[in-house]
Amino acid sequence: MKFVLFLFLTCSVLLGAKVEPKIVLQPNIVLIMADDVGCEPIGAYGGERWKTPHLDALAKGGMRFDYCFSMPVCHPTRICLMTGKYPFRMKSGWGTFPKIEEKNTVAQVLKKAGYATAIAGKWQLCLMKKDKEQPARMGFDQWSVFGWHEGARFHEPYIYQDGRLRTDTKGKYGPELYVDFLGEFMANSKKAKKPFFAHYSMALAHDVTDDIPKQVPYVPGKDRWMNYGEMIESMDDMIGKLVAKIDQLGLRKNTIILFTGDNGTAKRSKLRHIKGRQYEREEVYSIRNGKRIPGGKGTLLDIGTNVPLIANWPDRIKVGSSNDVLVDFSDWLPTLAELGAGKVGHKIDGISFAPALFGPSAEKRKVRSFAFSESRSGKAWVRTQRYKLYNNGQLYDVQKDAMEKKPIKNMTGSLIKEREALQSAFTQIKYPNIK
Ligand SMILES: [Ca+2]
Repeated sequence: MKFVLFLFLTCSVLLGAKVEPKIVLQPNIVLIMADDVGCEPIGAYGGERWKTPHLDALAKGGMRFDYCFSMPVCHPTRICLMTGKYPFRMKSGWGTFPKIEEKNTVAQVLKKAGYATAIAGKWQLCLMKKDKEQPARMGFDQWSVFGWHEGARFHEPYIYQDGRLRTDTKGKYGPELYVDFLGEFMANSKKAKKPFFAHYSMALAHDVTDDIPKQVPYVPGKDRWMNYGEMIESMDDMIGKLVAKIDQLGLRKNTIILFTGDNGTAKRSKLRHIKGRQYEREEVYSIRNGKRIPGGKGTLLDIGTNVPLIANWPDRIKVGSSNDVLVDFSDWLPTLAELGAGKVGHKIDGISFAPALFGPSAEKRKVRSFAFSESRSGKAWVRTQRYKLYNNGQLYDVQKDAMEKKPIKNMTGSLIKEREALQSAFTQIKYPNIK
């Protein structure tokens, strides 16, 4: 693959007008998204309870973002990532994807730009048995995804692959199959001399699905499923395996690896089946920089929405760097579009953070002044790195009060301006539910 880098950061002399700096790169893009993993379990973010050496190495060799925000649960995060639009703009029931948006996905944008596209792991945008070709309609050339609410995700997984149910998964471990599938896809794309977009939408570290008639298998040889810590360490192993494959294919230098999470760390995780719909669950907590941090999935707190974002691309992204720009999940589509020289033909909320990856001069591009997140119950916030304003008017200083115990009462001085700016952000995005 011919690899091209053009970084335009100049003004147009002929026209005398300022030209938006534009990055044209077309690297291979590997987007890894863990399930139910906030910042706190990860070593690179100060996590101390479990070992995540492969992720830590990616962060050490690249850039760590500290202010990336998802929605508080899986599904809204995923439709936002796919479309670049905030969930409230789309009429999408749980586990579904609006037909009208099928042409507007990040996979479509990259496919049109010449990319081979694939996804493996969690899909969650339809019941696979009812709509086996939905990933194709949304721009994925290939897919290997477990049937959400249909079968197991880990041991002896229930996988739909390129329109067919796999029948060879007995005795196998899903996460390895997803990585193997992407490995093969990457190797084939290399042979075809095509840049690729490989989206590893991880099954880890979300506990097993409990709403299917047949209990999903325990860990072989054990009387329980994996606990959260085992899932975190397995997540890291799988990332190591995927990176090793990229290295083995000799593709590391023209591949950007991005890692994130779809929402904060789970609060509890199923361990064992007891009876009917009853399960033994363990409480999940992390140790971050010496402090015990509970799981916050499902809440709009930082522990529910501040997710990891690690970017690694040897010789392109500064080694061992960190970045404090705001990123929210609508930014993935424009960012990957910019990296892949793709055109976005629909209206989006996102702003590309691609310039932030390549150093201070590129950072002069427009960056977001606020991030947005919403819950399914109609609660939402807009925020800066420090202040967070909810749609019910409550404002928090999350640097001092991360658990949001006390809304700020006395608005004086610069706080008044901060609040006004955030209030106008709600107006700007036309959020419909201001209380
Ligand atoms: Ca999730």
